[in-house]
Amino acid sequence: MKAIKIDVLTLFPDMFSAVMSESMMWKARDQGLLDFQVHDIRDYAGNRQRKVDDAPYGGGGGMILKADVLTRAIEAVKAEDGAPVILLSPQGRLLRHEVASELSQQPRLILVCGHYEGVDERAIELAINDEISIGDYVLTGGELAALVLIDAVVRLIPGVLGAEGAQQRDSHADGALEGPHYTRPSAFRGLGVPAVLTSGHHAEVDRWRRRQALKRTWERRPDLLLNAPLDDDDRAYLAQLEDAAGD
Ligand code: 4GT
Repeated sequence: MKAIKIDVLTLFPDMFSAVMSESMMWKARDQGLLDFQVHDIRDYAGNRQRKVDDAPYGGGGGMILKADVLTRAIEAVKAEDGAPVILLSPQGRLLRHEVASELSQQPRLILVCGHYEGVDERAIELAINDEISIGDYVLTGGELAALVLIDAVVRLIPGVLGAEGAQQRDSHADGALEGPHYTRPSAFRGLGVPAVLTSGHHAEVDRWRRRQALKRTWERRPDLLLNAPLDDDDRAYLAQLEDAAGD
């Protein structure tokens, strides 16, 4: 069983306790698949006032996380194990399924959460080796981004989710969105369930699910189809959708 160690550096350690002690995260830790540790950057302030931020050179307001404090914190947590030190940042590369998958193969991740207006660039230059963004919007701190990354990564570790391989069918795992799902009752407020799902024909169910996934992706996220692995059946079905739309 392959486990992952995740260290988080933050000014708001309490933001992690609720999420990391609930449901999937708790199970992952209980099963020994996740070793999670949070570190308070303020413990590395190294001055009596515990000051961690200062005004930006050049003016403009807001406060900047000091380079010496953050570098000291990272160096204290880092071992010589070559673990990537990742800053959560709106300037980072976008977190997509492929990035989460790549990170889930690592034995250890060190996540750094910025706050205030940002982080002194010299700490990034000296102590950070990767920057990741969870989307094109700005948050008040990197903590929620770190939690999103942790959730996306940990659920890909074999054994964390109940059904082995259920992740393979997720939206994005195969480059397409997932189609619709149904469960009991078979009739609800006048709405039924597609007959193929109750037909017992597994091959037909698989084909229907694949087509629903392709249709939904084509309608909502056509950009994803440019990089999705498609077979001849997929291409023929998409061509059919294009033709029907062209009428
Ligand atoms: C957005 C993201 C992030 C922020 C993102 C430094 C000051 C960054 C506050 C922080 N905003 N962090 N990781 N899109 N804000 O991932």
